[in-house]
Amino acid sequence: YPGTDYLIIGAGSMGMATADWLARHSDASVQLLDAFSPPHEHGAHHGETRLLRQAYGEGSSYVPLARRALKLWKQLEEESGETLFQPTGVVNVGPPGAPFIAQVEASARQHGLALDSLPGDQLARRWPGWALDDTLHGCFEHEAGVLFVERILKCWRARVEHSPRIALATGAQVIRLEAGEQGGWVAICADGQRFGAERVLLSSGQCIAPLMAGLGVDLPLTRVRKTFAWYACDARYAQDHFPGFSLTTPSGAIYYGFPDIEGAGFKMGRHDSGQPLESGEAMAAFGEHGDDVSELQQVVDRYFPGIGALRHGAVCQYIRTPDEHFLIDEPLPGLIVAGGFSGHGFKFASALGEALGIWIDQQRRLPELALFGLARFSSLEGSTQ
Ligand code: PYC
Repeated sequence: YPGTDYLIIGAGSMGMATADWLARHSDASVQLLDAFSPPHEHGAHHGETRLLRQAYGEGSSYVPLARRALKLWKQLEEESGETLFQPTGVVNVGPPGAPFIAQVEASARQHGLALDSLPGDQLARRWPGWALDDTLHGCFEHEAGVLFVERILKCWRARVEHSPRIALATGAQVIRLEAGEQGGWVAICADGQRFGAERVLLSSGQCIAPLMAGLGVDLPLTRVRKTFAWYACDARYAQDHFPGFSLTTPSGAIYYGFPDIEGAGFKMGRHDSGQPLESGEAMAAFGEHGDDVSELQQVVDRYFPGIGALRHGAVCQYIRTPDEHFLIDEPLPGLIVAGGFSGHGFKFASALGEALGIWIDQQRRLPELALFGLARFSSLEGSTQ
């Protein structure tokens, strides 16, 4: 079977970003495998847009990674000549003192990020697309915005396929991993193909946990179905007048959204909750679950006065860890896993591609990744080290 220096299983955002880094910074040969043909809708990189936030509600220790990511996104944009990032700014709205909002403010303070904190009524005067009073509070981050996901994936794919040392196999569904007879690892695909390499990056979303379970390593990853939708809207939501946002409601639900970019409409989704899915279980289409439409519509009606009819919705999956921080580690020698991005990973993909490239190629784990180790779950029943 074909052998390369490195094997990357899963050519979604993290796998592609890592392959792209390796194509530019290493002489190694790399085999990249994906069960579909990226960009596609089976992973975590569809739906047109993602937020890039640096003042980070999930924890200020993400800020250096977010800063590096933004720098690398801008570099990719310059090199490709494509618009990959729209600097709309991002406003985080929620009850004053809500943990997410407090953490956004703490991140900005600790890392010197420009952030305007303002009561809801002032916020609604600045952006009349919001209906808010002073029971909610907002923090507007200037150096934040919107990333174009499929465009980025296409751009990485073109660069990777241009490299003589990187081979991308699409339609390659890995069903099992085995230790190689002479060391390293072998991936066995559903069609019987086998791919071997000294070192492996496993970045295949929902397939990570079952593949690792096959090697006797239980990872604390769960899978949920999520929905998001696009709406007709008036000029208040145009990309030059309205920022991306997160919204923590008084009941603690968390929503996120995007201005109307290139006429696509106002886009919104819910970040918390979701319907649990078994590994491999098919997701019901948007609208098939009882409250798909209503859980978004009630927030549209309450907070966004210029939003019109639902245009269309979509589903996606989050692969969550118990604390919703990422899981990036080397649970077995030469086998690195990058998963459990818990619905907030894409913005970091440029920087994580670099960090994972360095780890696989130079066997050096950057300190920024220390947050994401498996050891933090060692007290959980069923996890192994
Ligand atoms: O991390 O900002 C985010 C995000 C937006 C949508 C889902 N996650």
